[in-house]
Amino acid sequence: MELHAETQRILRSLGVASADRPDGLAVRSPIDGSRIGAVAADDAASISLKIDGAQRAFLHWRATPAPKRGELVRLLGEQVRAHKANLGRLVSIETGKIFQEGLGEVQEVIDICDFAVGLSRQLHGLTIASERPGHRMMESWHPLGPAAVITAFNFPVAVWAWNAALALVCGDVVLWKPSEKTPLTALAMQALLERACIAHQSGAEKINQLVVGSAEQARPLLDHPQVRLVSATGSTRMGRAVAAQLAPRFVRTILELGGNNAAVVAPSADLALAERAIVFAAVGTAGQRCTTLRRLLVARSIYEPLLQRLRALFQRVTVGSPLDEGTLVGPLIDGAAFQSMQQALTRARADAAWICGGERLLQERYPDAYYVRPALVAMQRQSEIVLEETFAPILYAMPYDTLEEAVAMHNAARHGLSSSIFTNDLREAELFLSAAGSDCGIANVNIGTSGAEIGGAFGGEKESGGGRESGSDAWKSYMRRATNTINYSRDLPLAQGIRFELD
Ligand code: UN1
Repeated sequence: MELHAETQRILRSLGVASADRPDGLAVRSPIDGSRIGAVAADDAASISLKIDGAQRAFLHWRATPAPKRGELVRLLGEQVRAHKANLGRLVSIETGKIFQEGLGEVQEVIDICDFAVGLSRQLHGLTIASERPGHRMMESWHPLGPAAVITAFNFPVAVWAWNAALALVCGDVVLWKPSEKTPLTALAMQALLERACIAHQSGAEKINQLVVGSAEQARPLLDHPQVRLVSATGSTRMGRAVAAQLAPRFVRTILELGGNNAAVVAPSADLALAERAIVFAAVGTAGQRCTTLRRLLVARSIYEPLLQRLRALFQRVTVGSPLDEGTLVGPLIDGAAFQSMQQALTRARADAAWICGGERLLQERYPDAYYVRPALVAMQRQSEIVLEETFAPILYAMPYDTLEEAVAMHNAARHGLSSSIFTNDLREAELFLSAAGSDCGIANVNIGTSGAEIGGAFGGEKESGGGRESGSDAWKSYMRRATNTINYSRDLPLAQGIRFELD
């Protein structure tokens, strides 16, 4: 009841009129399993209407100068700044991540808005030397069309913002399908965006619309011919289904799927630094980031002492309500996440030297919520369960003898999202970052696998999906590229010197 009242109060303060419809989809907080609101789901008819609206909005929005589009994103960023604390709290209540991480996620929204505002004046193409006299070649970047953005429960606002802030300055319009586990933060962002649209005074309506419901209910979104880009974040299974559904229409995709991220700890590593980085990356967000550290490859000479230190830290880490100051690990999102964690640990037992943690905590206080002690598993080999992604705080540790062996074990995973090496040896660091090293989209030295800044392109290889979001030149995925050749001479020379005389 308490969480319900607080959620509804925050939502009202952010401008959400109704988030507790008796007939809607119930939303529960993983903090105690209680109902905190309910939202109306879309159906095929309402989705179709929304896409038609998006297409109409697109025709207007693509003709709006990009810096003027950036102005809207600037206004959105201002709204988010002004409401950072409330939004952070709402993220924490709806996802179960600790309040500090809720605030961090909202900061990520602010950061990408700032980035996108600058970008709105830098959507540049190249000019290219033509082989023909009196000709000029250039590249133009144009808005693509309505983009569907599918987001996961674990980053309910930041991942939308990486996509939407870029898509909007690029002149696309957005149809946002949030996770059905976290639609309330989506309603909140939508309300803030609507305020920004009013302040923008451009009639920019329907440039971002919500599509609420389960994956099945949102399916018509993927089938609609006017949707030109689908950016989906979630499991590899989800990504495979989405990619297969879109392939016949060659719809562009950005897929940000799972990860089975590893860190290598070399003999020269600064162990005090490595320990802190490892614990944050493995147990932060209760192991529910796509960038969470799941595999630890440790040089044999330091394996035992490092594992003993980590074991003590895993035992000590404070697990509890994410709203309590001092908590470092909140609850898992739901009972299904708890079950999959337990199944993984059961399977790991066969090849484990020992397992510490993994048990359910606080059951008496929170019978309808799933708090766990993060698990550290000393593995004798990198068995199949280690090569699978379990979206929970389990860190599998394995010793290695040579760096080449460590890199081979590292790259044996089917995913390729994030990776790091802890070393003070330049040769080892450079080898890990080289073409013969980590095969991931993100490769770090002396920091953990999670917690990327928005300035870099974010995404992975192999079963991690292959798309890139956020910074660097990820914006290019949200636009269509045209190569233009302009003849300003009075002749018509053909490329490749072809002669084609008509008389
Ligand atoms: C995700 O878990 O889907 O690098 C995204 C990180 C965050 C984003 C994670 N900036 O851990």
